[in-house]
Amino acid sequence: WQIETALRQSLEAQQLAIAYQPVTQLSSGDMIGFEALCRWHHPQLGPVSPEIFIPIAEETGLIVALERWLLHQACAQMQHWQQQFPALPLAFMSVNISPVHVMHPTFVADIHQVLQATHLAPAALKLEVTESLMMHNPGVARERLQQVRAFGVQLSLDDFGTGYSSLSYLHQFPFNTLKIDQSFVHQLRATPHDTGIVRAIIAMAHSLNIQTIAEGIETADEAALLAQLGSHYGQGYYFARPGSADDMTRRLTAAA
Ligand code: G
Ligand code: G
Ligand code: MN
Ligand code: NA
Repeated sequence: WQIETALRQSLEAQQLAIAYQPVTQLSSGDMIGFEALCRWHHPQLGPVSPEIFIPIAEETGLIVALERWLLHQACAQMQHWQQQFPALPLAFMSVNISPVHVMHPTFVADIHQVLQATHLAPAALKLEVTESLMMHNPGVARERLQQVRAFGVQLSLDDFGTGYSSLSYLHQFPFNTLKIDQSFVHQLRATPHDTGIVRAIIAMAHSLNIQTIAEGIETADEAALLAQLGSHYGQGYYFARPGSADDMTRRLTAAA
């Protein structure tokens, strides 16, 4: 209860923050996009992990206001970066969206509203959802995802390979991107010759006209291997840790 109250107060006082992590095009090394990750540093509690506060936000319904706020900040920031760095190939801002929010009656309007308010090109917003969304209410999920796709927004299936990973989700829902879970990249680290599963995921995604982002890349060797296996994009500490908007502006300035 206390933590719920603290989260509500931090949200209202605009004391939440966003860390941005670059996504890299593996063929060129270009920074092509970002993932926006919510951060909470409470004055007394200290930093609280999203693994803790996101479930609390979901249970209490605060997640809708939290993600609305985060969407606005992240989309406005991306629009600003695209204006500031027109020569850079900045394609998308990814935002994680809870199944609770997708199922909420305002979801489609929330997405429409943030595009209107920030003037971000719809195709530059990528929404990351996990397969738990499709498991519980596939009918409503499909309808909602199709409605935001119709605005031109992109959709990404996050944490692919960690749950049931039904191929039918990729086939039946309008995803543009699949995020290969970190656990596969970690497994490649342990047994680099054993590339079968990752190779198969990438081949399957390509055959469905879906691009892949390999997550959790921590070394140059892993980046090279994922590029060789055909993943379009990569994300991980090797390229950059999540950082503040100012950190990213410095990176973009250096790349421009
Ligand atoms: O870097 P990291 O500790 O930020 O993220 C931990 C988890 O929290 C990840 O699964 C990430 O998707 C999730 N997460 C971070 N920010 C948000 C958010 O704004 N909404 C939702 N639903 N999940 C988030
Ligand atoms: O579930 P989702 O993919 O949204 O969560 C992303 C999480 O992965 C965040 O907690 C982020 O900080 C973390 N992360 C990003 N890059 C790396 C990496 O290279 N190694 C590890 N261990 N974690 C990473
Ligand atoms: Mn994610
Ligand atoms: Na993920």
